[in-house]
This record gives sequence, structure tokens and C-alpha cells, in this order.
Amino acid sequence: MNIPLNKKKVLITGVSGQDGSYMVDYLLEKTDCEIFGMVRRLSNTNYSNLEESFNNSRFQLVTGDLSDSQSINKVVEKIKPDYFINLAAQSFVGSSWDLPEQTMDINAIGVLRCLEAIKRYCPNCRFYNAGSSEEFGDTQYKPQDEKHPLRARSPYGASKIAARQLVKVYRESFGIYAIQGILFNHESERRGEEFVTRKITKGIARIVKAIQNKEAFEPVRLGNMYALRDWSHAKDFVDGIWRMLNQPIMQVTDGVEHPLGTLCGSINHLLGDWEPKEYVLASGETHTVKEFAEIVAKEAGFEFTWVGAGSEEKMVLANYLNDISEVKSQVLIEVDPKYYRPAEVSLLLGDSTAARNELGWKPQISFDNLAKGMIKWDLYESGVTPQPTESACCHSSCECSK
Ligand code: F7E
Repeated sequence: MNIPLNKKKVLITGVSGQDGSYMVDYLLEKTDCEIFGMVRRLSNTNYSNLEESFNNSRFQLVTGDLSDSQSINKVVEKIKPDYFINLAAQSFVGSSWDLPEQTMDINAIGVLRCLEAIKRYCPNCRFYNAGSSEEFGDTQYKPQDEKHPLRARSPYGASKIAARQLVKVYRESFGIYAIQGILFNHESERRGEEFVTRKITKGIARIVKAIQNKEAFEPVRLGNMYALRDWSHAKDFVDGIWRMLNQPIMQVTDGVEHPLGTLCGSINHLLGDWEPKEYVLASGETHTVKEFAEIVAKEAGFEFTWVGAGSEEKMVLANYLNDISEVKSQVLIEVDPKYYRPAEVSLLLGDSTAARNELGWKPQISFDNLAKGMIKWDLYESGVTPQPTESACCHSSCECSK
């Protein structure tokens, strides 16, 4: 598949977060697009994920807010982007029970605001909205593919289903190239600390630091360690998103699809019966939270045993780098029921066969290397190890530890 190299304008929301910042890195490296990162006007900003991108003249920030249609209209009218990638969201499932209205407003009505702006000011723009395996919720079969029914278990999942329906309506009603990929869990050293993977790697790094300083430590406290998730590296997913946005345009004649190339812009008249597809991106493996924690603890130098069951289950230290004489606490991880969710998605396992076959997409980074790369990074960030020269999370050409 050809990634267009002609100069196009890409508007990305959620640009300072994990996915947004990897999307910027990817587009700066792989294309010559002009990139506009939309950020909210805040008194305290954190653009650490974008530090390197600011050195590139093809990247700039613009101010806008998904909760305000005026501001989105202004940005879209001014830039008239060729691509609009909406990665902004209230993305923490756990908070969506406490913030249901905000979750729905940003994740669903916010998408409506984007679609309206596109319809009005740049109807040929290609729009991507971040969809989620949380839309499958109470799963009916495994592995889950694009045809799996939508059965949300949280306000977050419901908001993404509402957004999916809006994207479909605008695609079918106005011929807009609007899609919502179905992304299973994706993590990295840029992940927010409220998500379980980063909570574990940050927590274990904190414990290593305490041990090195000969101090006592508090365990990492987790909720349901038996939830099964299909985890990948976020870097692999931004490639999949860009491929989804650049599907070959087909013309349907007598029910047969003929490729018309990967033209960007001016596609409305070409759409006819053809519609861009929405794909699942997933690793195709499922693992418990507990398995992730085990890889991380081993990589950090711990030997351990599990004791107890249910809310009493604990990971207890057996040895640390062959010497625990100076270690002042024993419990590395314990369960705290306050982190249980009112309703859980128990098993996610994605089937990304369609994306692999039709988009030529394939994840490069294994579950094992993802977990090891994240703990290596957090040990470095905590000041207990030198900066990793090559991140363990990736294949040999990876630069994600930069
Ligand atoms: O939870 C369990 C928790 O918050 C994963 C988002 O990117 O992926 C993400 O949603 C699992 C759940 O991610 C703790 O109950 C146990 O079963 O890291 P998470 P998520 O809810 O799967 C989907 C695809 C998205 O679209 C979302 O935006 O881990 N778990 N103990 C815990 N989770 C957290 N956060 N904290 C715990 O202490």
C-alpha cells in the first residue's frame, strides 16, 4: 500500500497524549504532511511527549476544544485539513462511571461537532475517530472481529458506540470518508498512569528505587487481576490508523470493486456504492493483568510467589537480585477492591485478519517486549538505571526509548 507523500494537511486532536504524539512522530517520519495538533487552552500544560516534534517546522499547535463547536469550526474552517484524526477523548473507562455526562459529551457529541465542521468546511476531508474494543463489552465469542455485536459495559463503551453510529450516519448521508477503527488495548511508556499497565510499571519502578535507598515501600494496589486484555504497542496502532485512512478507493460497477487509487480529497463523487471500511487492530493474543505484572516484576529483578486468593491475593517478594537482607517490605502487589469496576469486560481478544490481509498491517512489538520496554523505561525515569540505549519493547530499528 502506498502512503501518500504529497503535502497534505493533517489535523490531530489529543495530540499531547500517547496516541496523538505517536501519530505526530509517525507522520513526520513517513510523510511530508503539515501537521496541526489541536490542544485545549489550559493554564497547566504538559507537552513532554511532543518535545522532539516542536523542532520540526511541519508541526504546530492550534487551540481548540471538542466541547465547543465554535472553536472546532474555527480551526477546521481555517486549516481545511485533508485528514482529521480525532484521538481526543475521556479515555479512562474507570472514570466513565463517575463522569458519564462528560464522557458522552467529549466522546460522542464531540465527534458530532467534528463531523459537522467537516460537512460545512471541508467535506472531502478524511476523518478518523478512535473506536475501542470496549464497544464489544460483554463479548459473545473470541476472537472478536469487525462483525462482533456492540454490547457496552461502561458509559465509556456506550459513548464510543454512539460515536460509531454518528460516523456511520455522516458517511452514508453525506459521502464523507469517515471511519472509526476498533482498537484493542495499546500501551507504551507514554501511557497515562491511571491505566493498569503503566500503573504497574511505575509502581514496580518506585519499589525498586525504595529498595535501593534501603527504604520501606507500599505495594502496588490493583483491582481485577484476572481481566484478559489484548495488548499491543501504541506505535504499531498509529501505522494501522494511517493505513485505514488511506484505503484504496474502489469504484463499484455491477457489484464488482475496481481500484481507483489512494486519492486524497475530492472523493465524494467517487464513492458511489463504495465505502471505506472500519478495521479491528489487535495483537491476537490475550493475557491477564497478572501475567503483565509477572513479566514486569521479573524484568525488574524480583523473584516472587503469589499467596492468598480473591481480594486477599498478594505478590510477595522471595528474592531481589540474590539479596533481600536489606529489603524492608515484602508485598509487591496486592488487591484493593476499590479498583474493581461496577461492570467488567472480562475477555478481549481481537481478530485483525482483515487489517492484516487488506491493509498489509501487522504489529511489530510483542506483548513480552512491550511489558519489558515499559518497565525498563520507568526504571530509567525513576533514576535507578541509566537510559536504555535501545528499548527492549521493539524490533531492532526501534527508537521508542528516545
Ligand atoms: O484496564 C483491570 C481493569 O484501565 C485494563 C483504554 O485505552 O483500552 C483501555 O481501557 C484492565 C481492566 O484499560 C486495575 O479492570 C485491574 O479490566 O488499563 P485499563 P481498559 O479499561 O481496558 C480500551 C481499548 C480503551 O478504549 C480505553 O480507552 O485492568 N485493572 N486493576 C485495573 N485497571 C486500572 N486502570 N487500574 C487498576 O488498578
